[in-house]
Amino acid sequence: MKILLYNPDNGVTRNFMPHLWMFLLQALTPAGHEVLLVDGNAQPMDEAGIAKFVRDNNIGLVGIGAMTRMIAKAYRMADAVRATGVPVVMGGPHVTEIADEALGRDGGPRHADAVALGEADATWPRIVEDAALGQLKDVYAPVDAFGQESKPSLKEYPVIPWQSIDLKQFNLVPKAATGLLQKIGEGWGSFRIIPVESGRGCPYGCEFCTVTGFFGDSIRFRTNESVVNELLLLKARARIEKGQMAVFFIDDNFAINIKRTKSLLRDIIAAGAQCHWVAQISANLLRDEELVDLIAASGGKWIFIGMESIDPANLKDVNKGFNKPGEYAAVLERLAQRNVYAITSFIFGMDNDTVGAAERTLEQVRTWPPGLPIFGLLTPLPATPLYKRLEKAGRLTRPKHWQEFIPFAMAHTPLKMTIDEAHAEVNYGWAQAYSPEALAHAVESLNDQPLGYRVNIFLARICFRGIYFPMMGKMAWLKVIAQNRRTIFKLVREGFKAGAWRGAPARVPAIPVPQAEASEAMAQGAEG
Ligand code: B12
Ligand code: SF4
Repeated sequence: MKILLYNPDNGVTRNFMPHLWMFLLQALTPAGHEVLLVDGNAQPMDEAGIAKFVRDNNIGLVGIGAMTRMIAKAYRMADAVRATGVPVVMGGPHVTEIADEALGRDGGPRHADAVALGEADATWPRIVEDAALGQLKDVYAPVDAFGQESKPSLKEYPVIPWQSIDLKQFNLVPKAATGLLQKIGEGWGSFRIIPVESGRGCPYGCEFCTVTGFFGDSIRFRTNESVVNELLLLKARARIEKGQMAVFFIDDNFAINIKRTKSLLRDIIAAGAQCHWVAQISANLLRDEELVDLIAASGGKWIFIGMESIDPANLKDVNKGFNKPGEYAAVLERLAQRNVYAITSFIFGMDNDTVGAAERTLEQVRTWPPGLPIFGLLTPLPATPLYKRLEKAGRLTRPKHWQEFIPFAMAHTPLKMTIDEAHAEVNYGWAQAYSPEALAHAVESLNDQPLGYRVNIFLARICFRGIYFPMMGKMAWLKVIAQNRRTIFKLVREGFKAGAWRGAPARVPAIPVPQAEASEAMAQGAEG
């Protein structure tokens, strides 16, 4: 049987990184079946397009995965596939939380023939075999022999065959430039950001986050050996292709067990598996100097930190009181001393926020080492404690906000400001933090560093700007370049000076994220 695994785009920004679940399920598919992958971010497709693809390729089963944000598109695509007579199985966090919606048991239309609840590592092979026999069940839940919910241990993690997977659609280097760029240095013919997980789960239970409920509060890790081997495989592929790659450790909280993270990073260094990487780590775990040394030595370049708010009352409200705003500056300094920078994520629209929250936040951000601040709105995702609290209090203004998804729009009323005021705060945050003046300031603050660092921070800021101000066409890019021409000229002029690049850090720009949506994940705050 031929199987299509499809991940929808979010209709606003483009994703910079493929989704791990597709490669994982592909690797877990029983022998005798062929799996094709289509990521809507890399290969945009509409309903007619997916129906044609399914017919042309004689697909027998379509698997669709989606977060809440993309679920409306996922349902439309599922409907189009089902109209061709091919069954659809859906998985991922949204349908896990509201399976009845996908199955049409809530009074709405049915979109999926089957739903895979939770982590599908163990259920996927069963789903495939049932589909091949034409015997798909409605719901597949990961349970043990006694009917109890079970989570995969990750000790027996499948080998994802990165050396042979067709990754053409995920190359961030434009096709036209590939030939030329292959010849530069060790080669730039391809550049990909690859998702790798070293563990699952986070016990912290922040109120707005899906992770603790979905993955459980028991944390599970892969063996160091299996992670190291995966990095070596990825590095080998990049070398053969005369290209580059960076890794996004998608663990919800990469240093949740500091001892284990240190041992993994030491093993990465010992095996020569260092590569440029980014990971999500909560601020409280970055107090450890030795951990930060190892992060830098193993190739860590950017750390995503869900700071959420500079107001301890807000943090307490959302069960994230372990974040201590008083130590944010020290944490960022500790990273910056090792030339590791932070993606700092803030949420507005929290219950103690008042008008001016964005400027108060930025006043602090401006005193920190340069990084990539991102701003989002508190969003009640289904089945989170936040959703339940707001629902109980009758505060949800759009209880099914995912069915008419609007980017950067609240679905409930905050206590001390209006919805419009909260939207204005987010707008202010992005406009100020990514203005040409702010970009110039970020670059200047690294004047004592080699040019490479300044170029990196500039490029990363330009790309992150695209999360809020999409730069999807040539004109939009030209406009941004024109607005920032002074900083660009300055960097170019310096580039021609002898020795300017000495000590330059990176063959790979720190974390180059074209049209990043990076932190909407981030904009929601959560490390995960
Ligand atoms: C990496 C990541 C991203 C990446 C993008 C995804 C990518 N390219 O990998 C970035 C950084 C861009 C991102 C962005 C966002 N993210 Co995000 N992200 C993650 C993160 C940290 C890891 C995802 C992952 O690979 N997990 C590991 C894999 C193995 O797990 P999985 O994807 O769940 O897949 C398993 C099962 O779900 C199931 N499964 C999944 N799909 C399918 C499909 C089929 C057919 C089947 C059978 C099974 C199945 O099987 C898999 C194996 O067990 C998760 C948290 C987490 N730990 O999952 C958040 C998470 C998925 N993100 C989340 C959110 C909210 C966002 C944003 C909407 C944030 C925002 N506020 O704007 C944005 C929007 C993205 C967009 N495209 O519009 C939430 C989603 C909650 C929800 N109810 O939807 C999560 C759970 C984090 C959280 N704090 O709650 N994110
Ligand atoms: S927001 Fe981050 S720290 Fe909090 S539960 Fe989610 S993953 Fe864990």
